[in-house]
Amino acid sequence: MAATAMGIEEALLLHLQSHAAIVDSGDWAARSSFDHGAVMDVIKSLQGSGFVEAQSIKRNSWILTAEGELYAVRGSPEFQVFQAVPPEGISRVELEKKLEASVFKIGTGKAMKNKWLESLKGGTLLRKVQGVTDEVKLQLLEIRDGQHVEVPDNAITDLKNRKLIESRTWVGYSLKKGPKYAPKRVKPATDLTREILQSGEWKEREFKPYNYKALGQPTEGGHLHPLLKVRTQFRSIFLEMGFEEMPTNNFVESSFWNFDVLFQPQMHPARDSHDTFFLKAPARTHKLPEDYLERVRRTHEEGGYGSIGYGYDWKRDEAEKNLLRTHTTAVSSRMLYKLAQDKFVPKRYFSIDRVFRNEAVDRTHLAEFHQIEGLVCDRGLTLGDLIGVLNDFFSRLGIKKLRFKPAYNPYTEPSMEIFSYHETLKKWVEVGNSGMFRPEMLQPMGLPADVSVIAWGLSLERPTMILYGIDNIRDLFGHKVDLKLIKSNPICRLGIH
Ligand code: FB9
Repeated sequence: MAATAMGIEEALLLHLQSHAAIVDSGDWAARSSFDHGAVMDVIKSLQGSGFVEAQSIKRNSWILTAEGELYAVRGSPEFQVFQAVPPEGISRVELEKKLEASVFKIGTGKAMKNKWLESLKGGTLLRKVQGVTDEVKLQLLEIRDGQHVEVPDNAITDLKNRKLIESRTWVGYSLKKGPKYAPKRVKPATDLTREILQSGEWKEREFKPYNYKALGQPTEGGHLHPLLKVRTQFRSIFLEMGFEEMPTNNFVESSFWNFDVLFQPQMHPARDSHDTFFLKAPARTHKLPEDYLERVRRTHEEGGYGSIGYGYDWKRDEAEKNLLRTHTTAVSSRMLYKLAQDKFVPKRYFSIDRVFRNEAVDRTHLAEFHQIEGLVCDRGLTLGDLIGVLNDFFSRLGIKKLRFKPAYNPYTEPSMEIFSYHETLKKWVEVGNSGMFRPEMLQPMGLPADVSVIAWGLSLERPTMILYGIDNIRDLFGHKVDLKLIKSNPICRLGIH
């Protein structure tokens, strides 16, 4: 408790020791030259702990307006005008030059009304009396010093109408000893300390009652990043649709699984360092399934399975280059190859994890983002099945109306970009990409010829940005994220529009 407050508390309790009551806290504060506001706070606190009983007392008082303050110092305008009129008189024009415009305007009118001045023909102003008393100034000073009781009511009304004073309700307390009164207040103990126990002080010491409603220290807990909250929702959609999650715990991949097995030619622009992060160390992968690799080489070079291939000289060392995976389709390729090694069973797989692309960073693109991928592997699947699954999947995101635009991916034919009409954005938004994996990808793996795989992909960041109304991806993900967003982001449900 600040020094002054302690000073006020002691003085107050001491005063009540010898006085039955303090009738008016305002007078007491003035007499004890304490700030009345500070005294009010101490009285409230003493009342709270029963040391005093206080009744609030109100009284209307007058305070000076800014203009009133001015005249209380410089004199009323009519007095200033009178002062400015020399005994031999003066023209209005001359007088106006000597005074402030508002003082001249108000003052002459008032001085005339007070019959202090007279206006001769030609506009000369002349004194009608020797001297005058500036009652107005005196009254303003009285009021300023709280002695408004001395000012007659008609003067108060006149000053009020001249907007030189305005009313103010003054609030104070009258107080007397309370049930818990003592000349000195010892703060109730808030803790049963070893000292209080050993000193036996606990016997007479007052203890602050436990406030069981107290909230206590906010417990800092972990907070899920919005991306992870939306990931969880996508996960449950996939699991509800009977999909299994693929293991994505390998950011580093070989060009073989990331590109070559997907029938993406080695001269494809995405395979150069402008788009892909290649590793310096370990720069290469030597452990690749030899027989499968030969089939991949042959497919790229001469095709097969109804394909003519690319007809270029496929290089093993290109395929051995390590990189940061550019899509989780690299995980799909590994899973489909594994599936092909055993007796074929239909499968539904999904993956949600980070992918890395050496792209220009802008409002919606960073060098890494989370790709969501789904695939269905079964006999005789058609484009219709893909459209069906996409409608089912996106409808669970609350996205009802989809449109499909033919697109191109090296590893799917046909391929389609997926668009949905976004009510709030009032436009068609691209919500993903999809296609049917090429036989040049599936057959070398050893999957039965009648097995086809429909697949689609989208990002986790875009839906999260739209759900959380985040305009710039850098505010959502990366070193510039403001932790407050993480700590205080609401649960935004997918599918609720
Ligand atoms: O996520 C994307 N858009 C999107 C998705 C959902 C969404 O939800 C709203 C709440 C309702 C809103 C928007 N896109 C894919 C579309 C665009 O944002 C696109 O500009 C950016 N794309 C990323 C790649 O950028 C280079 C998003 C990312 C993407 C693109 C394609 C795939 C995966 C991610 C794929 C694939 C694929 C295709 C065939 C077979 C297997 C995988």
